[in-house]
Amino acid sequence: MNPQDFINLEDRYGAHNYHPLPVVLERGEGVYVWDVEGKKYFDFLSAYSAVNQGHCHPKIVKAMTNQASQLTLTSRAFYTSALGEYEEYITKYFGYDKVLPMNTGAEGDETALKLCRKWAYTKKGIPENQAKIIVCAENFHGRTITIISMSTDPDARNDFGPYTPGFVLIPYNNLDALEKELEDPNVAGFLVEPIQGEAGVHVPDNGYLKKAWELCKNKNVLFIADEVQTGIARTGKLLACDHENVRPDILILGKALSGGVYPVSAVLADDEIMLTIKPGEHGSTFGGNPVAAKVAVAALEVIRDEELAENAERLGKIFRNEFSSIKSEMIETVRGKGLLNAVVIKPKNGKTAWDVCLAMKDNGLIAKPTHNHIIRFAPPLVITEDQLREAMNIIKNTFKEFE
Ligand code: IF1
Repeated sequence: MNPQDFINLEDRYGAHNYHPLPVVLERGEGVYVWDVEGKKYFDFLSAYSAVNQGHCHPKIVKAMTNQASQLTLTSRAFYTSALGEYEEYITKYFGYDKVLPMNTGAEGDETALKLCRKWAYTKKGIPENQAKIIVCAENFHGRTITIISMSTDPDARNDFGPYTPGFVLIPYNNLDALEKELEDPNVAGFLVEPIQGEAGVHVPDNGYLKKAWELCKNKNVLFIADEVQTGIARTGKLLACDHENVRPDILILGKALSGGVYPVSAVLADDEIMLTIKPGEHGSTFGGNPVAAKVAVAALEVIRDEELAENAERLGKIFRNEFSSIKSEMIETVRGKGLLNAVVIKPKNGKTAWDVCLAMKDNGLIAKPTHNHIIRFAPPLVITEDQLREAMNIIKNTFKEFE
């Protein structure tokens, strides 16, 4: 079969809920992926920061295959030998009393929202069904109906109503707006991405997270950090919150928590919050399964052993520096932290970010636009300086084609 045959199969038999770049991938290793014709590409999307450790990292794959041939799933109706060890490992790794294991990022966000509300009624004393959670415009926290009820993106929310109530929207990176909404005694939590990924890698002002955390603390409101995309070393620190020494009351992790080999997410909090949910009040068939447990431990070990946060910090600076030296009328600005970066594209002669991505693909590097005119560049954090410079040459040469 040729690439178009594979594309036709997806078109004929799959839902049309995506518009993928026209490339058909079948193998991945480290920073590289190969298509069905054997062509090699730099992967500069990393499955939206899920393969921070590189594609098919041998240590993580081994952890998965070993466990998969021993015991894959029991449900939480029973204890397993893998879960407690994982829970101890991850809670000590991030410095929290407890973890609630789930599978996808959206489930992690939903779990955090439920914990926040449960804490609001049973601990803070907010009247029943009156709890409010402050969220930011242009947020992205997943695709469930409650989560899109918080969204300001018409594509994410139109025609999916009626919407879940209880959310208050404020502009991102705006402390005055947050301070004003925190005057409401029924506010239970503030859910925020330390950097807004989907919105186009919006990095807030220095000090925003710290000040927001302080404002919440003063009003006994939970600071909830969605680090599904920014966490696990992506921005040059273990967590994006670490850049400002902010410790979220509830921390949401996903994606690279498994190195991209298995759906694993996690919500971490201390006992006062976590123990508000009692047996039978929340759960998931696959949450905390033995394979996920072993995979997550291996994935976190790789982050630490291979010093991937430090690598992301160092190479991210080189990336932004090199990018700002590219002379192209199509490049409006480059922004980001660590190896989570984005370039804002100015259309030229009718050519857009999509055309740039198609041309980069032809030149051996895959990335994808978000919101039409922004290209996110997020390679696996295992990338070496030589590989980064080789990828930069592909990007530079591609922009030359549009001059
Ligand atoms: C898709 C976007 C990124 C996330 C944050 C929770 C979730 C995500 C900060 C939910 C997921 C993914 C979803 C994926 C593409 C990707 C994405 F473009 F959709 F918005 F990264 F920016 N919090 N983001 O970024 O995690 O349930 O997906 O495991 O929908 O195609 P999930």
